[in-house]
Amino acid sequence: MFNVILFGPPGSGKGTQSEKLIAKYGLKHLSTGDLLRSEIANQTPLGLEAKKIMDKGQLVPDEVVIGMISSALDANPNVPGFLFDGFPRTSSQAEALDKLLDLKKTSINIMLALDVSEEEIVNRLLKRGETSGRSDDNNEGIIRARITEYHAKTAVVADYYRKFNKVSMVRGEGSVDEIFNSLCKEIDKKNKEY
Ligand code: B4P
Repeated sequence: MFNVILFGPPGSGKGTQSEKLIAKYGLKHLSTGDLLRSEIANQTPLGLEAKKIMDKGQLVPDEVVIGMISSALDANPNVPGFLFDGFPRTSSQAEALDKLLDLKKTSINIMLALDVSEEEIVNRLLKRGETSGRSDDNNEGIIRARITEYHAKTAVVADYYRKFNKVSMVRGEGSVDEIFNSLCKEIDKKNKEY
């Protein structure tokens, strides 16, 4: 298996680039944001609780997202690899993911980390908020809270994978295709070593 983490602050292009990467490499896309939004759309108890937290720009509790990922891994035993989008977002999630993959005799091959400035992020998310209907995108205060949460809890996740020499930083500003080409170069380099 070849397993990729797509990492970066909110609005850095993870969802956008994931769609192109799964089309090219045939990986199974696992986005905790999408999984949570689907729980919200279905008005499940988990979704109703998660919505309250997401609407404040905060992270949903680790045990909830780890449980969702664990089920998704079990539901997809025969894929060539996973693309994790928006997960892990805390050190505990990273450690839990390593354990889950270890049980499956596999591991993370590469973390692609998108580098985007805060002003660009705020502009992108406000723009998406005009049409997405996402309540966490249409208020600058909530967007800034998400960025603060990222710096407080998520940025350290890159340090975790850096220890294992798995992080490739990629400039996340420019056209979607330029960024996609840079990401593919990093994956192809890693694939050759693998
Ligand atoms: P997510 O769904 O993961 O989403 P996101 O952070 O909004 O961003 P993403 O990075 O995917 O968006 P994209 O840039 O593609 O998280 C939402 C919430 O769910 C979190 O705040 C949290 O509460 C909760 N959550 C999710 N996972 C969790 C976890 N593991 N633990 C705890 N809580 C969790 O798109 C942004 C915009 O930029 C789009 O409009 C796009 O068109 C645009 N864009 C993309 N690339 C561009 C480019 N190159 N140039 C210009 N615009 C671009």
